[in-house]
Amino acid sequence: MNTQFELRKTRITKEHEVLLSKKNEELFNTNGIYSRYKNPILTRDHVPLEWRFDMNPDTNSLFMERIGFNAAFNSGAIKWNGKYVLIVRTEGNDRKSFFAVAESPNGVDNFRFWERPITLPQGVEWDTNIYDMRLTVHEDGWIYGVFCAERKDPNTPQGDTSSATATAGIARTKDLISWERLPDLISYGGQQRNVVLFERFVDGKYAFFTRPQDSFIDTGKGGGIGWGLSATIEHAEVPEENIIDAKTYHTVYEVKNGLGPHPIYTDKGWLHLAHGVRNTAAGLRYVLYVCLADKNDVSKITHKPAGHFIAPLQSERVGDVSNVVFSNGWIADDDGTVYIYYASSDTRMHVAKTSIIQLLDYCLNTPEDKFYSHLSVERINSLIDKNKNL
Ligand code: M1P
Repeated sequence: MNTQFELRKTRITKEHEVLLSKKNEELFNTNGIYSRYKNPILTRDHVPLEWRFDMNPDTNSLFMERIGFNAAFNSGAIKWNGKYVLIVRTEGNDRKSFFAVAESPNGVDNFRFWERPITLPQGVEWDTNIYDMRLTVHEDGWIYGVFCAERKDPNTPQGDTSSATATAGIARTKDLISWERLPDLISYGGQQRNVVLFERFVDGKYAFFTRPQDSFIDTGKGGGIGWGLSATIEHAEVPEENIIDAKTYHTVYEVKNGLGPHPIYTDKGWLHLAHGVRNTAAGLRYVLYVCLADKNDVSKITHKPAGHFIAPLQSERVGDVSNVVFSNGWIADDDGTVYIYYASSDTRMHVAKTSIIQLLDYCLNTPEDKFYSHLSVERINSLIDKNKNL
């Protein structure tokens, strides 16, 4: 019986499987620092059909989509039971995002969502929207997810239907399925996004990288990477925040500067991946940068290559919020391979492959920003001279 229901269901199911099982391809990169992959690893089209369609022909004879999805992006990452696992910011057509787990056997393709999205318990004050989870395997034995919890700002004039507040939500789990919700982080530097919990105790306390800013959109005095300690995690509070990496005039992190995923430990120090934002006539431009912190003090940056590490390229430049790359997840394998999971333009997920060796070489040997054009020229000339003397 070739009903509309059956024809459409068969075709959509087949096309979905073709998409999910599509092999990815590593692309050559002249810079030698990392390689991109040809295909995005997750898009809204990867969302399971059971989340989108009523599969009953009696109640959906035309096999129409009942719940639409808009994007799959900004994902936390963890190696879990031998699989490459992402906690994906999944966004519905209703604009609400939530977290859903997707896993791949090899880190570069065949990502498939688990059966259900994460049911995150609500605190006293419900979240309107949640996004950008950073995962931390803490030495206290829990896996923490720290994310942005967004709510309508109660202190806005009548008629202002957009102003919001952003705070750092905290949840913990042992299996990535059931999550315990803890109270949001209390801090005193304004609003918070891009907060990351450090995996170790520091002076017996929980340590957070923060990104304070004056309001939801405007960074004001804030907008740099901060660092603060909390006596407990059950009622996390950082009485003091010190900016360890400030936003800086005429750099790629001029307007905003926020940490990406949890740093990676190496024998030369802690590798940080962060995003910097600058303003342009075409709007904000988000890029990723990498730097190295002291082996014994993750909050002390010792090497900071000038400029961006990954910037939006070609089709990555276009999406719901164009000209953005953003990362809150990377995975370092035992063999030293590093998979960087990044989203483009708040729309889809990609992977780039590099290694600890490449990242350290990059951090230790790439010149730092000297903040003036003529000093950039000086730097180029010294490389030319070095090459001349070979
Ligand atoms: O739209 C770009 C990004 O904007 C915010 O990041 P930040 O707080 O650094 O400006 C977040 O909403 C992020 O999810 C988004 O990708």
